[in-house]
Amino acid sequence: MDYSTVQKPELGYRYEFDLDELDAAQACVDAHGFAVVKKVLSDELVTELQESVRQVLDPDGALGSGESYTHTSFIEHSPAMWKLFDHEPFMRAQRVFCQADELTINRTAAILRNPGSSPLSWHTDWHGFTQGAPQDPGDVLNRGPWPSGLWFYITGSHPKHGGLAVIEDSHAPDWTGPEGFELTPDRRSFHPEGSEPHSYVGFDMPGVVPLFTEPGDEIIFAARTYHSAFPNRIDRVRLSCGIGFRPRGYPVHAPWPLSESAQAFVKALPQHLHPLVEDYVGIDPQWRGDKMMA
Ligand SMILES: O=C(O)CCC(=O)C(=O)O
Ligand SMILES: [Fe+2]
Repeated sequence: MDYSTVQKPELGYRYEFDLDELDAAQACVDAHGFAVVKKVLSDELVTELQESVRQVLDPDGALGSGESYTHTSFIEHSPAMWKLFDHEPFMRAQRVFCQADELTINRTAAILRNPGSSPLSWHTDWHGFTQGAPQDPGDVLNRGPWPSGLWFYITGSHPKHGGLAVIEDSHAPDWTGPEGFELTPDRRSFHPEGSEPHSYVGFDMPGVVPLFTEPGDEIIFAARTYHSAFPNRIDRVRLSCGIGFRPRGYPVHAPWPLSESAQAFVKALPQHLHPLVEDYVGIDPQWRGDKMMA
């Protein structure tokens, strides 16, 4: 399929907002599971973040054509990203989206997708369909009600450029998949009715909203919202990064020790920002639980 011809959809509601319309943006996340806030980052910060993502994820340009890389503790390595914590319009917006006056950093990421990289399969980041003892880091960090997506697509989100797509209204607890599809047994994805239960790859179902954003825009999606990314079909690397917050004090008990990198980050972060790392647990992406305890 030629993704360069995908059009921006005309929905029957607004989902793009300015920084002075945060309550309306949050109302859209509540109603439809996603929103975009325009111009959250300055051009200067966009350039710095682009440089930082490249530097941390692929400093020598060793990643091949068609390859992608996801960094799961980006904040620990990117002082450029720390600037956001002192950017009050950004922080105010995150407090609205997390519905809390006081925030803790929950998890962070940056992704680099080279030209030729593949589409992502549809999924929800939410791990709340399972309960009981955690089996992987997502079970520890992604079972709460806070937004799963607080992303910057800092080279822009476009269908031809590995941009993000969401399914409107898929954040609702009673959502059962797009028309003609059924949820996979773990409910983390969906597949055409009657087919093998493999996570679906494709953009041809009802409710798909391809997002078109500028590099300084923030994309917000709710805890459960199902999403995917288009393949990167243009000759420019796709870069994205995000900081996920959770309400401070929400009980999250990590079974892994705070890594050296997380400890160094906390130590290096200026003192006035330390409330944001109260209860920060970092991540051990390799950690797995004991199945017998589930
Ligand atoms: O690469 C993207 O655009 C989306 C990534 C994503 O959904 C994820 O890492 O869970
Ligand atoms: Fe995701």
